[in-house]
Amino acid sequence: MDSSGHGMRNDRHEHYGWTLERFILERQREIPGATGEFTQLFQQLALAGKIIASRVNQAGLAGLLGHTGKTNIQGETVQKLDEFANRTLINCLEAGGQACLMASEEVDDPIPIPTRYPKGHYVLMFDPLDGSTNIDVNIPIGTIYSVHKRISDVPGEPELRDCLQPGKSQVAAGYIVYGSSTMFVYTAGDGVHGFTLDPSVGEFFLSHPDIKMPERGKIYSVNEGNQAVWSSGVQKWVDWLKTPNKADGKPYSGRYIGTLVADFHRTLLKGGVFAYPADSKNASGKLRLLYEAAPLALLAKHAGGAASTGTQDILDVQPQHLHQRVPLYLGSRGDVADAVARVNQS
Ligand code: FDP
Repeated sequence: MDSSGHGMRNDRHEHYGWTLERFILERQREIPGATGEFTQLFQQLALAGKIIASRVNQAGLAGLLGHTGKTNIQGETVQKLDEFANRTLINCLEAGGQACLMASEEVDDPIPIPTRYPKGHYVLMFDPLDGSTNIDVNIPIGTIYSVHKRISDVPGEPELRDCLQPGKSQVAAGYIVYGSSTMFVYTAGDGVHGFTLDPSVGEFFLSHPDIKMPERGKIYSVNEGNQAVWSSGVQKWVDWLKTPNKADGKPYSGRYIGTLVADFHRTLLKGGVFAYPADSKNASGKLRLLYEAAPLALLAKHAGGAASTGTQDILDVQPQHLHQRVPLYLGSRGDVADAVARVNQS
């Protein structure tokens, strides 16, 4: 029996037949008083992921490459697939009866559940298609999601404060990466688990149970094109990573895909550190707290890693705005500790 207590050994053949749905259902059965609402929420998320994966795979043929001509609240060009992914997530989740409020990178304000549908307890926030600038060049992109429970009183309409909760209050978080295969990765606080889509069956199957991030890695991931606008602390930290003075006499290797989900997925499996620091042009960096940094920070934490703004644990940051940005250092515990220590040196 493995540490999950589910009688599953770390052997791929032992997992065959364990769909995402079955895995979550079995775990929920162990929680006294669980209603099945959480399992249903994840069924809807997985369905949205399969629909988006199918479109991403056909994008070049289905006329889905390129932009819509619109700009989102972040001032970024909205790609056709951004819009498709956003609509798909809303359509799949609004009718399920598990969510009471949603928020998306692509939508200025919180997204209410239409009155014709029942409301559940969950607040869902997402970046429908992370890595938009990589869509047209066939580089992995992803969906990131964060799940909270509502804190406003029932009955009554959910409020903005239901979204503005710190990352440590998340009840679940995860991502779907549309790469050489499509993977669904999630945590609900009891480990981090990965599922790979078998497109011929149309199901996500358990492929990476109980993922643990190495305590340290050998890879750093940062957009070095921003070096001129970094603080001297950040510059010195990156110079140190590139200097062959480590225990094994080697420098860190650089890898930067430019899709947060894909860079994080590699960091989760292989260890190392991903960073999008603050700089002299963007005092809060680039990445969004609620639907990028906080969900990945929860995954990192439950895989044994860490996430920091450089001065504070990402999971402790109290959000002030829906689309708030935050500097991010994310990855192996030892590598994030090094980053925090070094970027704060003058
Ligand atoms: P993108 O602008 O392509 O959507 O969140 C946005 C994001 O990508 C992340 O996925 C990625 O890590 C980062 O921005 C890339 O930013 P830079 O191009 O500035 O490096």
